[in-house]
Amino acid sequence: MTATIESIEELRQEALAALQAADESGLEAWRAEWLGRQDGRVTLLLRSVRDQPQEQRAQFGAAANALKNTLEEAFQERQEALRQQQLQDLATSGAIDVTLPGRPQPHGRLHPVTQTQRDIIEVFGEMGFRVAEGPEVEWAKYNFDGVRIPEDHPARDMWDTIWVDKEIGGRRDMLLRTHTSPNQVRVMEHQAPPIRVVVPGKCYRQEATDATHEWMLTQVEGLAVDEGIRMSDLKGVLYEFARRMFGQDREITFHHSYFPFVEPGVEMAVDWPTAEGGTRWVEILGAGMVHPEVLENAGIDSSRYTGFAFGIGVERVAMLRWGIDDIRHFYHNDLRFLRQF
Ligand code: FA5
Repeated sequence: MTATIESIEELRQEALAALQAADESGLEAWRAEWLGRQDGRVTLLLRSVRDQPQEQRAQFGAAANALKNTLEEAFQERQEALRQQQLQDLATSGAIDVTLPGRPQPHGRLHPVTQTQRDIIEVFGEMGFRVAEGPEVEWAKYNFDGVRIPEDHPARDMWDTIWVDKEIGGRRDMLLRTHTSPNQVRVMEHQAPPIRVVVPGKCYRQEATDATHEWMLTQVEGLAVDEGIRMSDLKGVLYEFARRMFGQDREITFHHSYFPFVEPGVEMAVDWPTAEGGTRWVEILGAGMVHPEVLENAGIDSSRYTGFAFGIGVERVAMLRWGIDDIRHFYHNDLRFLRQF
């Protein structure tokens, strides 16, 4: 049978009527009959375009295509309508109680160390420090040399380094950064003073763990370089940080310390209540005035500019603010611990 233009309209009516009559189970059969890829009636119709007389071919083809589109759309609509109807029926028959409250979806939260890192950055952000980042796999050039710890310098032993097992030009040059201080150099290489920046990130040390030491730790490095920066600026900034982080009542102490890249160098500690009812000091950061050579290494004129730097241990800050007695809790991934924050 060869179809004619007129018969296409008849097909349309027949198909739509059958579709309206189809229920859920008849829907697939309808689609196969009309739109099936092999021998659906519309597919055959489209194939018969080439049998039409030359002068009618274009018009016939267009009409057949329009029919195909109409039927496809009608099918989608009918399918959706039946689905809605089914839901309605379930609801009215009582199989679904639409008034029941939904089941709560468990959702995650930020890790306490991440929360603390963000809070630290926010405090410094309010004091005008912007945020930068640096790589965790670092060159010895930045981790050590740039901050005045040349090869064979005993100070390298202060950091039990995890090296990347790869020699370049006969030297091992790549490591997991042991602190965030290489970013002092990275920032100064790209930015002229005035500089005020904090750089958060993970650091790694080959370290025996105990209640206050992990082999992976998070630091927030701080750096300020400008004309006329003094030690009192450093202390003022760190006092303000401690006050905002721990409140007014916490005791803070500074004592002298040695880091090759600062002069003078200090450590800051916060009081920690002991089980015996006393307190002890827990060290949370190292800091100091940036050594002139570190400024010069990074191309900054040390006769004109001075600066301070600090490196805060984020896990230690989190321990102090929440009274966590063992740093190893953070990375055991015990949900009973993590859900408390
Ligand atoms: C440093 O890493 C220096 N880069 C800090 C610094 C920066 C000094 C800028 C001067 C100027 P230190 O190794 O002390 O210093 O570590 C700094 C802080 O990181 C410590 O106060 C402590 O809070 C934390 N920290 C260090 N080692 C560990 C560890 N194994 N586990 C947990 N926290 C640690």
